[in-house]
Amino acid sequence: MFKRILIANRGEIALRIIRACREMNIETVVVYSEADRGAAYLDMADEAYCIGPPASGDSYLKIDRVISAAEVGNVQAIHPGYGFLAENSHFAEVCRSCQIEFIGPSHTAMDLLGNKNAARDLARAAEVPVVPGSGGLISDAAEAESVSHEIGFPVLIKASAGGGGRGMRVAENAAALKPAIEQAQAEAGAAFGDPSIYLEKYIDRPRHIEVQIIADSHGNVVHLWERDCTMQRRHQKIIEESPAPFLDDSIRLAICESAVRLVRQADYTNAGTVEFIVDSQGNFFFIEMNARIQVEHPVTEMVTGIDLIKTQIRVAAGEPLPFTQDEIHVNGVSIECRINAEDTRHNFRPSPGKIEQLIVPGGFGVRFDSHTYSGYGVSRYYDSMIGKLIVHQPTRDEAIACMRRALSELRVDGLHTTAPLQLEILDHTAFREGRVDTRFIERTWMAPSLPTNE
Ligand code: MV4
Repeated sequence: MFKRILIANRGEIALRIIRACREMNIETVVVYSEADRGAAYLDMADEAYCIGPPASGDSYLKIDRVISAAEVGNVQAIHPGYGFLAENSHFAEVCRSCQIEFIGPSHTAMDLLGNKNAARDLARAAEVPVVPGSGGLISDAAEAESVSHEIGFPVLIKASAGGGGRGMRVAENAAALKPAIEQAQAEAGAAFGDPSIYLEKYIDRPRHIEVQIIADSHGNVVHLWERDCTMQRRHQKIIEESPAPFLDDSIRLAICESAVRLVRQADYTNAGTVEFIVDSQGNFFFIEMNARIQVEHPVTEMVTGIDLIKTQIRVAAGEPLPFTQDEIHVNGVSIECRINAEDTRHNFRPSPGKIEQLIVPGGFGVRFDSHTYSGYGVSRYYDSMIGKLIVHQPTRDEAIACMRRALSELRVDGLHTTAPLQLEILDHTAFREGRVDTRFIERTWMAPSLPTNE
């Protein structure tokens, strides 16, 4: 096992990794920017090195500075957390060429999955359903038109180098196709340095189901069942839960087994998430795979009883998975609310500033993963998430009741948070009855002047 790990991240996930390491008797080295100097979680690591100014591009994203800290700190491995360098294949390659283990997949598996068109090919090879669409990349409007007429409008143009909702454009009809393609190519070229695009049928009102997997370096791959992340706004998840409510058990199993086939096909190791969309008839389609630990991993931890961060570290150190597929059971229901410092009444604008007083909920089945405290200053330089409130209860009704109670105990004085909106969502009949899709929040709260079907 590693003796010493560097954490190339900040905030709640840095603290989450420090905690796992401490319990495993692994020393930690953490890097921080000038904006994070003085944060209490830095004291919980064994060593901390400042790697630059507040802007992420000058600190958390600077590979040379992170590697320097790793060399000075004499670590054997780097945990990238999520965001920042977590899915940067060049970084993974640099780590390993410096004889530092990157706690994540190989850089080749990462490159393959980072290319969304190649990932679609991989899914087809693994007999995993993909959304009907182009067989590969689209080179011109004529080709897009013939594919669109085959599958029917509306269609979605996606950037191969995109993902997470970046670089997508809907075309409602043939006339809209050519400008949509040109815009998508121009945007993808500018944003990712790769203008490649492909085309899919646009699935209206889908649910977003994702499967947690973990694979070791001995050929063992398991899934840890699914999470429902339908409750999003502009591709930012707001509430996540496991298991997915109102999902047929036969579909659930088919989705999870598809995810495992894809992971095997990609020769993938470490923790990852396979994303699917599920249409109103229960058809499911692979959309992309995330080659990292995700923000919402705790809901899977709560229902399976498996510590995903510790398991990631163990498999990165070459240990075999300590469990088999038939030992992974889902117990009860877990729900997570991401607590963001945002003003939901003003288009979710960031609400940075000093937390004058933080009162943390607790009690049976309540977990709060956060690096913040009374007096902590929320910086405008980073993501607005200040913590994750997670509950675990025997049933979904009890989990919702517990989350309502916990959200109402939570006090974050001095700034706006998403908690009041999350309370409203939990109280909404459509949420309780599972009559939701990925546009539910926008439809219900953002544009009250538009007619809705709720
Ligand atoms: C789609 C789709 C509908 N049809 N693909 C958005 C994130 C990226 N992972 C893929 N996404 C979507 N792909 C087809 N063919 C709708 C979305 C989508 C979405 C998916 C999951 C969760 C939230 C979403 C919000 C808007 C659109």
